Amino acid sequence: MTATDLGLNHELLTDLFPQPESADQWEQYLLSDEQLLQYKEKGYVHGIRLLDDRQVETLRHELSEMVDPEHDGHQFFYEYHSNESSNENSTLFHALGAWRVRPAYHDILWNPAFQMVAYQLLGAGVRLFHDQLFSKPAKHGGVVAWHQDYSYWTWTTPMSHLTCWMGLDDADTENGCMYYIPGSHHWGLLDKIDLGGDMEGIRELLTPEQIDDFDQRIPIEVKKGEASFHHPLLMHGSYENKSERSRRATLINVFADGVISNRKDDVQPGSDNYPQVPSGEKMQGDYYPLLLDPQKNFGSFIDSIHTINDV
Ligand SMILES: O=C(O)CCC(=O)C(=O)O
Repeated sequence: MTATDLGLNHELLTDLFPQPESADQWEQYLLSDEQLLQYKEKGYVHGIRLLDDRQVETLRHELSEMVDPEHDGHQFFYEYHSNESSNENSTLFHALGAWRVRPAYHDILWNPAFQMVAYQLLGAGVRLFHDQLFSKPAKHGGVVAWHQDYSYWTWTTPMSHLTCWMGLDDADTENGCMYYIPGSHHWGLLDKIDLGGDMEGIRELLTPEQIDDFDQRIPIEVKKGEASFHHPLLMHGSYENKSERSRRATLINVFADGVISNRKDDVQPGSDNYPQVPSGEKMQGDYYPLLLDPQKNFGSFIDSIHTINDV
């Protein structure tokens, strides 16, 4: 079968994510001012329902096809690691670019429940950076070492980015849920580390006070279909999955419309497969689509939507 690059199509391909037709239909997805304030102060919100059971089932099915490296469309991934764990007894599947490969991963970018929250937390038009898959199998799922997302993204600037993490399984402390360190988005930018390597590798870059803050880390337990959103400097990571249950997740990474490319020899992305934008030019084009244009999508309803700039 000749695979099609779904990234060239910005229309919906399935009926999985019906689009709002009125202000009322957008309203149900709004974060409260308390949630916006929490994001500002602590660097995250979680427990946000974004997917129903049918959407989760479809995403699980398409994921099961994509974990086989022989699947059609494999060439469209920006990065693809069947196992990114550096521990030979563990497995961490990690891939970026599924939206170009399977229809549900394409259409999820236009999920209005996701788009509303992304708009409120960015306070600007929402443009796609890329998506990510992180899967930990039962019994031998590997860690994702403590890190800050923006340390991998300095090839885009300014830092106006956002991560949305969605559970495709219930995720808890038994099967390797994420942990956050509340308030760590105020620490400033640290160097990047090996994601599938030593869980605690980041510690050698930290001050004694920051190391003490690890005692405050909190598990981000979510039900399947629920999401967390975090700031690009928030320190986060996840431990092994030794349970009998898998822990699958899909992520969307976006930035505020207007972010530019900062590709230079010392700040290249992790592979050559990322769609290229020359240094100094706006990140846009087929592979960096504007997912939500506030004026166009919300019309006059926009005046009643509180964003991070209003709290
Ligand atoms: O899924 C995980 O455990 C890690 C996810 C992650 O690093 C992220 O959300 O940026």
